[in-house]
Amino acid sequence: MNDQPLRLHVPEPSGRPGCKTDFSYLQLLPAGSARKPPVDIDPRDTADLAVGLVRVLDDDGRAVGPWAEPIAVETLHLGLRTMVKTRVFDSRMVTAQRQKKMSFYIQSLGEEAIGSAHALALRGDDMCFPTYRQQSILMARQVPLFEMICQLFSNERDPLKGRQLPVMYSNKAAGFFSISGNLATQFVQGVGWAMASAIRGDTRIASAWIGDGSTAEADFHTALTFAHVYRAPVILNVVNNQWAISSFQHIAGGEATTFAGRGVGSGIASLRVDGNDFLAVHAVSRWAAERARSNLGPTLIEWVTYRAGPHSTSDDPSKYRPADDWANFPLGDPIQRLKQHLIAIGEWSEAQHEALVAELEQEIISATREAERHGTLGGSAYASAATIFEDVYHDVPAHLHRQRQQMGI
Ligand SMILES: Cc1ncc(C[n+]2csc(CCOP(=O)(O)OP(=O)(O)O)c2C)c(N)n1
Ligand SMILES: [Mg+2]
Repeated sequence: MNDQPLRLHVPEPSGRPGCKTDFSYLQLLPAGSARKPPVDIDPRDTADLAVGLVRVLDDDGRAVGPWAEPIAVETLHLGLRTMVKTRVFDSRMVTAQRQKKMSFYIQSLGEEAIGSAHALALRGDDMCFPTYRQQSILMARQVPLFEMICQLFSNERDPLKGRQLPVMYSNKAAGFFSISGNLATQFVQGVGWAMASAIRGDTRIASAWIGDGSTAEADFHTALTFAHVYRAPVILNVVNNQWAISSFQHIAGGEATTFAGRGVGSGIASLRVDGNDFLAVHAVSRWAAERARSNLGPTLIEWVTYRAGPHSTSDDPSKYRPADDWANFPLGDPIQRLKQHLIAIGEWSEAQHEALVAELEQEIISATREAERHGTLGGSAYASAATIFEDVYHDVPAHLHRQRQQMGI
């Protein structure tokens, strides 16, 4: 026998700086080609949808196929506004970070449709367990920009009193669970919350979020098992933006199967969806929410998108991928695609779009100015040190009282 030396396979990205990405690995399918099953489908029968791709908007901006459902024009306008607001906010906050007004920032450039359309498809009191790239949920839920910017500036009006990194928002009123830097925890927490909601006989469902890279964490698989076994009322969102900092999605296991494929293997109805298609995100989110609300169990959705910007303000992606990669990403820009659709159906114009961007720029500039009045990073206006003793215990224990007295505050 001719024994060959054994070797491992180490996946490589299909593009590198100076070498254009070959995006054929995405195995895209035409808009309108994916079927729309009834919400009570047996999870095993979603295997084709987990490797396929639900798309509604075609290249000409028309809504086609079974997932193209009637949607109010007001929802489309609100969706566009939410996406543009998120993008303008991100861009302004990156500049503010460069001006040293905050230590760190994470933008969601190119991924704005996912959180925007998803949040608009849920009820306002459904509970979200987001990562650091779903600020569009806060925008959709109309959280005041002033509050968000004070958190970023860690100033005296920071609602989190300087205890969280910038961007790691927490907003109970908006159903937005505290963002944790410990990735994948959102999945177990979201499933646990959904189980508690069912145990209490509540009607609110949960929506949990994870990135492609973070699915390699054990928490992802634990969450899938609990969600499946107890048919928890939860939507399990995997944002596949192709990258986990400098690691290509194949390294997390996206090469020979899809991330949605993991769900089918766990007994969960699963779909792979064009995440840059506002209409597809909205329709699939509604479908998954109806399943959860009807006690039909969890749905796992892989949103295919592209992280158009750096991972964070501490990253330079031109070191590991072509600098113009996003321009060649075949699913395009979610804002341009919804805008093109609205223009095609006679409900929008270039002039209206320009006016919208200008209006939102002004809103964000005013909120930034107002927040700056209460301090920015490095200034002297921040939460008092005494606040470290607050918000944990209802009745402060004696030893903390003593420590506080020792500090003289
Ligand atoms: C448990 C854990 N491991 C590692 C990190 C460091 N880390 C921060 S972001 C990141 C990449 C995550 O990529 P992905 O899950 O694809 O999400 P994306 O940033 O693309 O939205 C890593 C490895 C972390 N924060 N937590
Ligand atoms: Mg990623």
